[in-house]
Amino acid sequence: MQKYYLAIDIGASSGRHVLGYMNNGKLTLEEVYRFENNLIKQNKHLCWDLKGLFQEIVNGLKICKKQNRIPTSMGIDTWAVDFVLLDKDGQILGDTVAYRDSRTNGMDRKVGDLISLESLYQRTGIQKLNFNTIYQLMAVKQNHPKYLDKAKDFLMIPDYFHYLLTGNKCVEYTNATTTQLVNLKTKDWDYELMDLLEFPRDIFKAIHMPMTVVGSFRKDIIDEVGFDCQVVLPATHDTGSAVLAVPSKQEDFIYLSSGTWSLMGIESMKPYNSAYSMEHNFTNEGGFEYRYRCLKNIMGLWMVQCIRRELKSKCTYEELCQLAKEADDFPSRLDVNAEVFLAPESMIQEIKYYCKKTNQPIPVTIGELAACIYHSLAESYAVTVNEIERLTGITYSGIHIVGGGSNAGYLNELTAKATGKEIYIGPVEATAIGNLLVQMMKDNVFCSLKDARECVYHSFEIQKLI
Ligand code: LFR
Repeated sequence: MQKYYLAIDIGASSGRHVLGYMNNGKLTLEEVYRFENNLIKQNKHLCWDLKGLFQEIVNGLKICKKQNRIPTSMGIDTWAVDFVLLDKDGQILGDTVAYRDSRTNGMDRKVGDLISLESLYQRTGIQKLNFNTIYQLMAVKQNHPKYLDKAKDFLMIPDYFHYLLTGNKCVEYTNATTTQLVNLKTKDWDYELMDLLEFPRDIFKAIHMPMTVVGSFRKDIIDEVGFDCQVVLPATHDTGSAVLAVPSKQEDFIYLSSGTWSLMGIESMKPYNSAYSMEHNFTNEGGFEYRYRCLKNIMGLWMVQCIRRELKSKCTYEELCQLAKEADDFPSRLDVNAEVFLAPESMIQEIKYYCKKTNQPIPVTIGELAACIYHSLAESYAVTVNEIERLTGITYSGIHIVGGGSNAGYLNELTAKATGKEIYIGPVEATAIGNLLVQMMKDNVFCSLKDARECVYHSFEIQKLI
């Protein structure tokens, strides 16, 4: 009988249920369900609709049942840094505020009063992003101290969904490291740091590694979806999963996980937390079997997604690429990592304003806007490649571009030109694949990550651009 594994991969703009199974030695994927995800305004804050998302998780499970393809195991991954605080009855305290919300403004100073930036980086190896969990928790402490007083558990978003499915609270390692509260050396919660910040240490429970069994479905979930299933922890941070699926045959490679964010970096068994890496804001996120993802967050396709939404444009991302290509010689460039692009009221106005302020031609058409973004992204990738090579002292021959954004052909071409590297494109569904690989390693389908990556290499078409 065919054995199926189910990855539920939820990104900032959509989620999907992807079944994976082996077919003639190849990993085969089938998307059984897809749903939207959007930021919503709640009590003046940008929030996630966790209730709605959980309903979608259940809806997709019901479809598996309907198709009579019951997975052997399943696991959920999402974006990082966001969390819930649960009270003694397992109920969420407060709104589920999203990381793009402005509640973290000024929180870096509050944290900075208690611990220096250098010291925080030394302890955690995590880059400074104003939306890191540490700053979000500081905002809760400032504005809603009662939530922290009442909290019994801290869970990241995928942990919370796993809890709703199984009744078991289980914090997963790769995502926990993005809180900036995990110690780089001990690879465990940094309780000293929590004391320093006056965060209640007892709400941060034991951290578990990918491949840990969380449990089986609760009775009410079994009744609703029509089957029971074992929940196995994948790398619950989507980027952690995506990087697992990079089909590299070489030890040393640069990856670009391309989606709402562009995450560019390397995988390493040792962290890089020198003064140079701090200055260039490289992070060391925790990975499978305690690997590190030394990478940088670059604003990514978020900017294009916003423009498309703002114009209520029906054009596909391929069409957008085409329009951008037609405006290829539009000369303006943006600092894609400028804070102003994180969550502007209007991305279009913000870009126009930026060009005006920097005395550059102002883009008017959608093609010009997209060209301006794509060129700026490609240039930012090139700078990052140079920084990585300086950081590690290694010259890399190629870059693996994985994830939904690897479909943006024009951006790939610009990236090849700007970096001068060989570009390997795909797989597009890297995040779901990485999620599945961990579950399949747990079930001994693959005996190691090397083995699993080899299978990705043979199972999916990888395009090469030189
Ligand atoms: C990508 C991602 C990035 C993280 C950002 C915010 O989806 O997970 O890795 O920095 O979202 O959580």
